[in-house]
Amino acid sequence: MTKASTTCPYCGVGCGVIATHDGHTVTGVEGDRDHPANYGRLCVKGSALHETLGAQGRLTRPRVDGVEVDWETAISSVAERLAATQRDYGRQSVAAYLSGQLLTEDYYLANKLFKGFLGTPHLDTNSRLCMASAVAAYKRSLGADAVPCNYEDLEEAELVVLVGSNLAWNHPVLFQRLRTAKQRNPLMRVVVIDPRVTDTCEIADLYLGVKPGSDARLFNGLLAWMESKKRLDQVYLAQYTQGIDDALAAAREDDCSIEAIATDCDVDPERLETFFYWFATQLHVVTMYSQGINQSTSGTDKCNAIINCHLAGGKIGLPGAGPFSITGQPNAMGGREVGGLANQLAAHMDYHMPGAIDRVTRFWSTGSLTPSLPEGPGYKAVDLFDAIERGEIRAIWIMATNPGVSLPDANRMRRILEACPLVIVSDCMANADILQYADIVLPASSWSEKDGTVTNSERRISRQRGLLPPPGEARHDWWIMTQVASRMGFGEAFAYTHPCEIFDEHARLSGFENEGVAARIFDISGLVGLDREAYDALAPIQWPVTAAAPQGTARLFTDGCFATPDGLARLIPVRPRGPEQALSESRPLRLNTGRVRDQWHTMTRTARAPRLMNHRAEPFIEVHPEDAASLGLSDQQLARLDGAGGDYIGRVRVSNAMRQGEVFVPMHWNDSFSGRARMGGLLSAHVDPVSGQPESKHGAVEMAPLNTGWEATLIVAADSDCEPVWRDESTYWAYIPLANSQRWQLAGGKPQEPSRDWLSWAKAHLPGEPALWAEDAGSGRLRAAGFENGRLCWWLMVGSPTELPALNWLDARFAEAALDTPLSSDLRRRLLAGCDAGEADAGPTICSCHQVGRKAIVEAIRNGDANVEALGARLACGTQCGSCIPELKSLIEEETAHVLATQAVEAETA
Ligand SMILES: Nc1nc2c(c(=O)[nH]1)N[C@H]1C(S)=C(S)[C@@H](COP(=O)(O)OP(=O)(O)OC[C@H]3O[C@@H](n4cnc5c(=O)[nH]c(N)nc54)[C@H](O)[C@@H]3O)O[C@H]1N2
Ligand SMILES: Nc1nc2c(c(=O)[nH]1)N[C@H]1C(S)=C(S)[C@@H](COP(=O)(O)OP(=O)(O)OC[C@H]3O[C@@H](n4cnc5c(=O)[nH]c(N)nc54)[C@H](O)[C@@H]3O)O[C@H]1N2
Ligand code: SF4
Ligand SMILES: [Mo]
Repeated sequence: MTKASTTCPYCGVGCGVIATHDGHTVTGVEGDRDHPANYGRLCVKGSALHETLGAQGRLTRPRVDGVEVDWETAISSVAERLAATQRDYGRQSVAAYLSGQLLTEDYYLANKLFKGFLGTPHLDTNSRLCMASAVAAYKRSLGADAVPCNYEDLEEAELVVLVGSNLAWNHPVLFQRLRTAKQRNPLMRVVVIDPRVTDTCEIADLYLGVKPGSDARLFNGLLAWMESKKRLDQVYLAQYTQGIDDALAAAREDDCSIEAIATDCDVDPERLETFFYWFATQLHVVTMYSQGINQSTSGTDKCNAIINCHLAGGKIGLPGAGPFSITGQPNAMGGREVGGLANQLAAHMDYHMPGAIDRVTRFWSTGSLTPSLPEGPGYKAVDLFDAIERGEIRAIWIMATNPGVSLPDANRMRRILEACPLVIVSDCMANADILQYADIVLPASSWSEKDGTVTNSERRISRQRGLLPPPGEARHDWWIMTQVASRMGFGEAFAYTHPCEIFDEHARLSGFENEGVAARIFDISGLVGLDREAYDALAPIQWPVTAAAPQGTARLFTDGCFATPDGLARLIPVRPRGPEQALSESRPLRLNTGRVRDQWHTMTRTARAPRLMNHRAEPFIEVHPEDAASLGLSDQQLARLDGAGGDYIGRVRVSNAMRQGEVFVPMHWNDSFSGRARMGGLLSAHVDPVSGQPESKHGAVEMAPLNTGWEATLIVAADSDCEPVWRDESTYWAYIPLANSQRWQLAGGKPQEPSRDWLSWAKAHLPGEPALWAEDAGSGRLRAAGFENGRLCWWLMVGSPTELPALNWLDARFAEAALDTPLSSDLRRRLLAGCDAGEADAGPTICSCHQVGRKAIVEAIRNGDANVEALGARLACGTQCGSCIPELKSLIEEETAHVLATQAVEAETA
């Protein structure tokens, strides 16, 4: 066994991971104590990394037109078809759509190949759906896409404002760092601004449950309030900025009284003023913002409204201060560095910057080859797909992203891909939705196999290290691109043999003619010349890394000199606008979409770890109790949402965390895990005019109960090869992989229809013999199990899944080669019950690390474990990665109220 250090491939925190492996398998992971992002911590997704690996379910062979081929054929097909498209329809008829999950080296090569040598500007990335507004706002105000702060600033701040960020679930290790810092410094305050009460509120001193989309009004109001209370930093404004008067004038176009702002944002005026007072009176303020701000048709303005307040108070460039856009993907930042957005050229140079095209052309020229760069920006993601629809773009290479799930108006995007003459897809997973649309499928290597660098939210470059060989014929993304480039005649410019050579070139470009008035902040010339060994040993380091700052740079703009031509930061006048997707009588509910704690995006990887499936096993719809009541919906019932371009079916979670009139759905479910739970279809594709980022948080939907005749839970052995006909037969289905079996949650039929004849159905569609059968004709409830040669091969329960027991015991029975036959009456009873005698239903998993369910925790609280430590001592929950601590705390709160209420009732009746 060997231990190797690498970096987590999930969120933008960029935690260091120590992986234990034997060259074939990663057997365990732990947090790297020396990595400055996490100092040894990992969240639940990170600590389950090794459970998501393995060759099963991986793409292992290239495919062309549905036929498995060798690499030679695949590469020449890509090269020939791209060349033919360009020959017939022009250079700009081909495009690439990339992802913040590529390594910097992959990203750099794709950018060089498409913009430099294929000469098309149409190369965009899923970061368009994620960071584009934050990037545009930093550029408008600071002059460069440069995050000024770092993680220590979060810990050193007096006030941390979390806006549109569910840090507890989506950047859990940072959340833990913040919580610890707050424990150490009782004077530190945390404010959470989010329409939903999220787990992040666990550490909040103040919560503002704003009306969706009202953040610009809020921060404009703050700016005006600061002025009226003489809390602007006039010295800072005069010396280091310009534009305060226009920004204030724009803010003052609206009524800036506390009451008016509170009304527009739909928050309590006193709380609002408290927030304003805290922000205005503290110098060391970090405002951390994420998708609740970025994913909006006025996302850039919202980011700028926040940055304005920081500039106006001089709260930037200091320890513990600054506007901090947190990145989502592990290498969202790396993509920005190489210029992987359609409006960028390369290495923090844009097309319009004087001399940029010429400079990059000269840099990329090698021997006899001169690249021919496009003259201006290409299409941003949504426009790119529109251009495919118009037939203007006829070939697209998609790498490491699932646009048929993650783009808005996703059903239309799917039709567009279907009609596109050439779709090339590089992915690792056989179940990625996007493969349905691919003419050419290229199997890529994945985390633990690939070598390269990623940059996290605080500009820290870390190494991901290749530990295992890729399965089958999967190959590294960079290698695939070098082969295609070579086949197209650009071999000389793509003659790399290892990612360290690509990194070296990237580092050189960052420093190339990087001086004078047009100097770029992104400069890692201090990392030029690393040989293979030095590259392999590269320790995490924050850019810029230059001769002047060989150890990297923790914080930017400390001298008040910004990256604008005159060095002054700009305050931007912001005029608040509401969401574009209008509510109407037929679509009266505001749709919010986002993430859950244990899943990553479209689930291709995290759903492979059964313990990560248990936290939220099915697609769901969170709704306020009053809305549920008025729609006749109860908790755990199935419901349907109807939106602009499609529908969505999920299980209702009635929740006080929601505002009235709003619903929340997870972004994760795709066609492999549920039939109609892709939320992308609910949204229209409206984008921010500056950044091109889609409005993914503010849809408009209608909601109604899903009325079916029956609901059923079917569990079949994991290795069962029977055709899942139930998918097509059901109105609703959700697939939930367990350790030894596959759980299917099903609903179908019409209300009042005579019940299906389940016995004949089971005989027709399930393997083995239905050996156990218990049916209650009156209620339609049924429990049954099927066997083949003494082995349990399926289990069926017809009735509401609220009656399901914990499934661990049952799942373990599927692993047994044969059960003792004939079945004892005791075993028969237990099998029908689906659980061991006396085993209580554990309820949904709260602690994924130790697999502790809600019910055990509730019982422990009712028995007097009234704090997290006591629960941990009794059940071990919350003692490993800590991701569930917010949920434990809210259960304690809920249950303590319950216990007190019960005691009161008992006292009364006594
Ligand atoms: N577990 C997990 N973690 C992840 C990911 C994942 O898939 N799973 N993905 C990673 C990626 S790529 C990203 S980009 C990040 C995203 O991280 P976050 O931005 O934290 O994630 P979201 O859940 O999309 O949205 C954040 C919050 O914005 C709120 N919101 C919605 N509308 C508004 C509004 O108008 N105003 C305000 N103030 N808030 C609003 C939502 O209620 C939600 O709680 O997470 C990263 N981390
Ligand atoms: N409504 C709504 N829509 C959203 C969002 C939202 O909050 N609401 N969030 C948006 C945001 S912030 C993001 S970042 C996107 C994310 O959305 P996507 O990028 O579409 O989601 P992923 O599931 O991460 O897709 C990554 C794919 O790349 C594959 N992959 C992983 N590693 C590699 C690799 O090394 N090489 C290759 N070739 N393939 C690899 C995975 O198997 C997977 O299929 O969704 C966006 N869409
Ligand atoms: S917080 Fe979790 S998902 Fe994010 S990088 Fe760290 S371990 Fe990975
Ligand atoms: Mo993202």
